[in-house]
Amino acid sequence: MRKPMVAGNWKLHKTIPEALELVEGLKKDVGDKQDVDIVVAPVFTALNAVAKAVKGSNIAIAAQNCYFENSGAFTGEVSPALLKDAGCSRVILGHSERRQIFGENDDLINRKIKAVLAEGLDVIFCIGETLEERDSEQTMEVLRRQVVEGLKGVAAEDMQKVVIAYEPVWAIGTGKTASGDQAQEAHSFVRGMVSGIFNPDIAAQTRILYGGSVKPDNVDELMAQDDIDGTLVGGASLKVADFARIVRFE
Ligand code: G2H
Repeated sequence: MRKPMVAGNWKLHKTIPEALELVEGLKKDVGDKQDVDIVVAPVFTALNAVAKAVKGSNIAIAAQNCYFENSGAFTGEVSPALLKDAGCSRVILGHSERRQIFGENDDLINRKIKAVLAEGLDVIFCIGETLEERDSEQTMEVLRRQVVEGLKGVAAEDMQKVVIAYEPVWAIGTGKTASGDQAQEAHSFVRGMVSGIFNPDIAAQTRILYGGSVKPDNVDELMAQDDIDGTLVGGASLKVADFARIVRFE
């Protein structure tokens, strides 16, 4: 019922020629796969070149962040309108690296989500607890706060443009992955939250991705869980063979 999505978050990697080489490899390998939504998120400088390269394939382009204003005196920022202009159809927001390294809070992320939706773009909205929060049994409380605050004021009809990504911070880039059971527990909780905020139909339609050290050798266990609808992949999205295997999960 929910079409799986596999999104590659390239983070701060790849020059324009390197990005084009990677996406050309992906096009050859999985570019005509129709049963999974495939997304790649290059750095800003490579967005337009990669967007042109994927035209006619099933690969969509996401940005890794943006500001909530569309224009003005905001030195160094990029807006939803300009991302659309560059060929993006989605924006990743609330990634834990944005929250932790760049100090983004729930309110800022909420403004960005609403601005991106207002521009007609889709959102990949990231949430997740730190190791300290998990160890002190605050995981569900943190997820509750992030979901409630992040989606505040989002219209029910816009939820079809929102994909949630659960990324436990302790599993990001560390090689530690949440077990299938741990991830399922969090995903099921988040789906319940969406049901409570909106309604059960919207919760049943909302895709919830898992992210955090997803690799070819753990993707199948994760994708076997009822409430895991896809993956958000960092390190393993930088190699054609690894990302293609994750797209072809079993
Ligand atoms: C989590 C993930 C992609 P990685 O940040 O968003 O990265 O797969 O390297 O843990």
